[in-house]
Amino acid sequence: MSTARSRGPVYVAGHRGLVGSALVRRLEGSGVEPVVRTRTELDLTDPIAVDAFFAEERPARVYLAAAKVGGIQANDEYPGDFIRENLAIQLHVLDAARRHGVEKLLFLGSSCIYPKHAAQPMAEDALLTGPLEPTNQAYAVAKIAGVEMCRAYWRQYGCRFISAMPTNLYGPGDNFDLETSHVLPALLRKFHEAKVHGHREVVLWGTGTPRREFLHVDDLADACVFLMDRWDRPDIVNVGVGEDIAIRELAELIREVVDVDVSITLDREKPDGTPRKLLDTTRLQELGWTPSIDLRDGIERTYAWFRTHVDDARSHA
Ligand code: GFB
Repeated sequence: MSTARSRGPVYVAGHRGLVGSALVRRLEGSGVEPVVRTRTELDLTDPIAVDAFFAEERPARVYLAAAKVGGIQANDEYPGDFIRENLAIQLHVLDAARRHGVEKLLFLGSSCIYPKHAAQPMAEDALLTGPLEPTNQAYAVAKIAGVEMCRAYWRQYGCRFISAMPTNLYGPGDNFDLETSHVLPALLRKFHEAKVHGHREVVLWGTGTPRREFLHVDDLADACVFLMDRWDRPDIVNVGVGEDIAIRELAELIREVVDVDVSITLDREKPDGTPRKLLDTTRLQELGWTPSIDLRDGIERTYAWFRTHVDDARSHA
C-alpha cells in the first residue's frame, strides 16, 4: 500500500486522540512525519489561530481527526458541548484549508450520522433519510454538517475534501473514564478492576441487547491513508468490519480476555441507544481495502496497552 505522498506537509489535527495518534503511527511507519500541534499550541476552536497556523505551515494534506467525542452518557449529558466544539473545529479547519489551498483533506465522521432505524447494514445513501438517535443527535448533526460542508466546498470551490464514516472504534490511547468512555474501554476497565479488587460482578448499562460493530483504530488509520491516496470523490465512504456483536456477547468476550470469574448484571436505568449499528462497507471493499485485526486480537492488544498505561490512561474512575 502506498503512503499519502504529497507536495507539502501532512497535518494531522487531533494527534493526541484515539484516531489522530493512530494516524501518526501509520504515517510515521511509512516514513511520513506529519505536522502536529497540541491543544495548548493551537486551539482549533479559535479561527484566528487556525488561520495563522495554515498560513505558516501551508499543509498540503490534512487529516481532520480532531473532535469532541464520547460514549452514550457523555453525549446525552453534554449535547451543547458536543455540537459547539465539533461545529467550531470543523468550520475553522475546513475553511482555512479552502483559503490556504490544501490539496486534499480527509474529514472523519461517524456511523451515528445515519438514522436510528436505518436498514442494516447501513449504506452511505442512508444519510438524511430519517430521524437520528436522540442520545447523540447533537453530535450527529455536527458531523453531518461537516460532511455536508466538505461536499459543498467540493461542489462550489472544487476543494478535494473527502469524508470517511468509521464505525465504533477502540484501541490504544482510548478514553477509559467510566463516565464518558465508549462501551469497549469501559468494559475492559470494569473487568480489570473486578479482577484486581476481587469484585463478584460487573454491571452493564442498558439491556445488553443493542448490537455494535467494532473497528480497531489501527485498521481505521490504514483505511484513511488508503482513501487519501485512492478516493477522489465527494461521496462519503463507510469504514467498518462488516460484522456486529451484541453488547452482552462483547462483555462475555472481554471477560474471557481479562480472564476473570465474575457475573454480569444489567443496569436498565441506563440508555441502550440505537438498537443496531452495522455499516455496509461494500464501497470500501470494492476499492480493495479490508480490515486486518479481528475483534478478539484487537481486544487483547488493547487490554495489554491498558495494563501498561493504567495509571496514566485517560480515566478518573
Ligand atoms: O459505546 P457507547 O457508549 O456508545 O455504548 P453508542 C454502546 C452500548 O453499550 C450502549 C452499552 O447500548 C450502552 O448502553 N453499554 C453497556 C455501555 N455498558 C456500558 C458501559 O459501561 N459504558 C458505556 N459507554 N456503554 C456512541 C455515540 O453511541 O457511539 C457517539 O454516543 C458516537 O455519538 C459513538 O457515535 C461511536 O454506540 O451507543
